[in-house]
Amino acid sequence: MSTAPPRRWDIFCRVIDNYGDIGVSWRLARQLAHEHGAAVRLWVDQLPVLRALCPEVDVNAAVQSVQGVRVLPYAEGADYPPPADVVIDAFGGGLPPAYIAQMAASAVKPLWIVLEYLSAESWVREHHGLPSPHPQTGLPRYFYFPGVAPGSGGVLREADLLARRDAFCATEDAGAGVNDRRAWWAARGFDDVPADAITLSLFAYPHAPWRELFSACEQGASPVVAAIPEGPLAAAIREACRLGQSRRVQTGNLELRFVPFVPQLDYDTLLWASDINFVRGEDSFVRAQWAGQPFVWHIYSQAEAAHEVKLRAFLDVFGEVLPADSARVVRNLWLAWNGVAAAPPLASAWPEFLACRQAQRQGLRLWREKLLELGDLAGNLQHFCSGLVAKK
Ligand code: TRH
Repeated sequence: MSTAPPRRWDIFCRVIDNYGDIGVSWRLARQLAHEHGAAVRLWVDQLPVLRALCPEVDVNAAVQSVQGVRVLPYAEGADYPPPADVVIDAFGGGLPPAYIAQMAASAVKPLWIVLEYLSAESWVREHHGLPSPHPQTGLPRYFYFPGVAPGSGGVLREADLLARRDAFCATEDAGAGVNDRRAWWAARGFDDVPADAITLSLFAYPHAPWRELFSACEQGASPVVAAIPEGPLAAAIREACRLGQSRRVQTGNLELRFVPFVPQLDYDTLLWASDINFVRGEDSFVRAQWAGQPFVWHIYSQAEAAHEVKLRAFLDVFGEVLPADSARVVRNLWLAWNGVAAAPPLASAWPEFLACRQAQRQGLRLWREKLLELGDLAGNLQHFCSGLVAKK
């Protein structure tokens, strides 16, 4: 007997800070709606943050449909409609008590999924998919871990992502993509980048050692163009270097270009148009992996340096697709960029990183195959929930 997959999904997202919590929730919501025919409601406590990723969002609307998803405000003490079949508690931010009460009162109990943070740590395999009934109500609740290794939930990937990425990059390789790149820059009011320049996209937290990076680029052998999206890092650079509102600054062999923070749907094209991507948090980190260009992860800092364990765990797994020497070089630069004690100086790590870009690109092709074998997070989640519903 086949059971229909759960169709109605509620995703609850509390924005802790920045864009990652809502960035992942929004991407998941869209994908469930577009690719799995799900009726998705996304409850979010900070609509202006979602609006930065999706300018169609009306921050004053009580209910709205955006790109096939119902978007509603998540507020404590509000009245909630009957629950959906599956309820996602994004990053364990919690569900409103009034909503939990409705879940508990439902004749058919909804599935409660705590969607955790992405991690490459080995313990994820043992915890992924484990049941953990809600202590007060006994509601069925499960922990679901995104990941990059077998035994995890995989990472988000829209069905058409790689075809779009490959089309963009194939024309780049053939030289015709210069037009795409030129158009990308023209749309943001800039000339095309010089043909011999290395282009960086630079998305990181403001405490990143950008001064060291800039100084290495200024003195480097090749011209470098750094695209810096507006935000706290751009503001910190402007202030420290007294750049005012300049959009373009040349210093030695480095050109800084301050670009607007683009809607999430356009962010991939910035990655595809860049030779090296500096990314952070969770969602941009995953997008850089799919983009296939050498990348540098600025991990979100946690208490007691827990993030360093997470960083090293990823480097261990990722290093398996790289030649040993390139794996060492990538590790050195990532540790330096993350300010890890005893990391080699960025000034020496950077030129070595540049020198092994080709090996990194090759490794990233293998990495892509490995990620593809895991399936994608939305599809895996859907499959997982269908299995649980069928067992009921
Ligand atoms: O913003 P982040 O640092 O997010 C987080 C949060 O801090 C969260 O609390 C933390 O737990 C988590 O990281 C690990 O980084 P992230 O995850 O990469 O999210 C950024 C989003 O912004 C991502 O969806 C891409 C998007 N983006 C745009 O849409 N346009 C842009 O121009 C840029 C630079 C990013």
